[in-house]
Amino acid sequence: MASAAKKILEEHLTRGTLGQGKEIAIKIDQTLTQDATGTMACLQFESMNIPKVKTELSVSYVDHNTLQNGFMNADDHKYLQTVAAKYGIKFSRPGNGICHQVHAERFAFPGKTLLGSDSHTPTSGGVGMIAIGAGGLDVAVAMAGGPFHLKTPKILGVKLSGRLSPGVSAKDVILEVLRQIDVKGGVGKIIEYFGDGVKTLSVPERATITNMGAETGATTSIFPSDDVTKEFLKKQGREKDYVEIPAGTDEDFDEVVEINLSKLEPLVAKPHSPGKVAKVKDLKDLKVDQVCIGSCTNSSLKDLETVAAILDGKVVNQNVSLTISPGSRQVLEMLSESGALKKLLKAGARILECACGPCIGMGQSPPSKGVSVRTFNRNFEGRSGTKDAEIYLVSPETAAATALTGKLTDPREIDIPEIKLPKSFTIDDSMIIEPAEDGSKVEVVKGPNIKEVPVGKELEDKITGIVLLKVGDNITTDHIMPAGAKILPLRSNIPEISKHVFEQVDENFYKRAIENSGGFVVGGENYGQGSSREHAALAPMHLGVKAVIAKSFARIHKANLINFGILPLEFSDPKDYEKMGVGDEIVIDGLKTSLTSSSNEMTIKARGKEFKLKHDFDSRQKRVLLDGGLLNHTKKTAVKTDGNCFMQ
Ligand code: MIC
Ligand code: SF4
Repeated sequence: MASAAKKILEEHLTRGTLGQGKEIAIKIDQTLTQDATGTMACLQFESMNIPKVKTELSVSYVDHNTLQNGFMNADDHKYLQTVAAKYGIKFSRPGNGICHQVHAERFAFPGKTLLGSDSHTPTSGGVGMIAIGAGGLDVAVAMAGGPFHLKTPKILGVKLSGRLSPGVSAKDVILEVLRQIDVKGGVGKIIEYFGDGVKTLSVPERATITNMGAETGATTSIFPSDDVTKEFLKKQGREKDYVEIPAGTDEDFDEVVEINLSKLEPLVAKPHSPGKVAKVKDLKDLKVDQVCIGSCTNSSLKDLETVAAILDGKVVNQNVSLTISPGSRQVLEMLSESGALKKLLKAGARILECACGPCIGMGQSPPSKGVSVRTFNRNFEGRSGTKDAEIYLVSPETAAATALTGKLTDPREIDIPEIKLPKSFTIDDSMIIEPAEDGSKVEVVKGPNIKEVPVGKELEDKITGIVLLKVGDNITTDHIMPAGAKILPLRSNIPEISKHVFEQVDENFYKRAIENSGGFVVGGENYGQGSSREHAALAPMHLGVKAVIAKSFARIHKANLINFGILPLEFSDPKDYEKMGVGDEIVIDGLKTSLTSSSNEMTIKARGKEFKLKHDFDSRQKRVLLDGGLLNHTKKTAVKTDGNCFMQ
């Protein structure tokens, strides 16, 4: 027997053989894009001149940039809708919900592969599929029929036993995983859940766990597909999509960690990292200004029905602003049918659109130095839109209890009523627009906010420049390319968005990069953790950043840097990190020879001294870098016979 993950990977291999660390390519059955990354991905797809997507299913969601303060987001939505109609992509309209929630409800398919231009794509792993987050360009290539390349990950088995106690929920399970392995512990691994405890968790609970597995840096997370999955698909009117994918057993995994669900307690991730996990009861007097419930992690029907039951007949503490963003229109509709919506309204909750909303700083920024308790998955500094706010991540039960008391509260201190979920879900796909029968007749509409896709230049043999910035460990893509209501609307305008690169870390970065015609960035461990936003590579490329030299990199960001022709290089001796500083002149010579050789080391000069750097580029990545990025490389290598044959 094999683990569920290995079985699916094996069935989708188009190149290579599974072997830890070996480069493989897999066929992608489904793709998803969202509006903040999708506009660029679709522009890139268009530039490949392929008449129609080659996947079994591609869906374009609008859920991030829903605050239409000016024409920009609306322009992007219109563009996305017309591109979807033209190229065979289903279009989930704004208001229909958060991509991951809707995808899990309506499209996730056990045993298939999904590539999404959003780091929380693994949410659909809760339905037993391999669902991976990637940069938009990788997703565009998959839409065009190209495979997805990755190094064979290790499989980390998480063995669940027991059953959750009242007041403890799926969010506490993933917070426990984060407590054990932290924000780097999943890098190069797929996390697969197995053991007796699995069957006690519903699909939305599993999806909460696979969703936030992204915060460990894992390639993806997956649950087996079993009777619970079948029941979920049946409720979604999709029983025919059910395929059994059995769980692996102890010996199928490279490593195993164990969690006894019965022993878990409510947990919280403290500012400013999802890995800083503590017990809720140990922080119980923390005064709270805001509680936000929702996001792709915790906005299922069960989550919000539970919140409504806790709030029923009570009113939110007068010092707390409570927001609720349902994950999908299906969830909102069912909350309204069951009467839960009324309970939430009567309790004083501020009901927001079915979208990402506050999770990505699209409104509802907390007050200065405010404490905000959220059911989300990320609490990076500044991500909420308020630089000095403190964000704590908790379960819906803890969030609801906290909203009532005004202090971080262990939900076991209050009465948690039992909730009953309906036997079937309300199904209404009328906000998902089917593509046109004949795409050639559809005109793609591009408003003035949509600018050309920047393309990299072929790699030069010698690159020189100064260190523009030196940062520490765990720098997130939110540090590199901030999001939020002001900057997100610029996602399809690279020259404009580039002005904001690293602005939270050093407000002079842009000026320095322009004055020096680019240069280098020096980073610590896990550089680029967090999102899949390729803008964190695209915008630095636009500013002339040539290489990032770090102790280690997060998976998606490293792939994005390569895709845009920026060299991600690692210190051979991590102590050398201390010896490089801002302003140091760097010279990397003989790059072409180095990247065409089999060596994975190179010597560079900084401040006139020699330093050894290493990398683990395989031959494909070396060619991508030499060609100046994946777009150039794809155009060069796509065999134009039927427009979809990519070099493997
Ligand atoms: C996030 O949660 O950080 C985002 C916003 O969903 C990103 C995608 C983006 O930056 O557009 C992600 O997780 O990949
Ligand atoms: Fe949206 Fe937040 Fe989920 Fe990202 S993490 S997809 S911003 S809800």
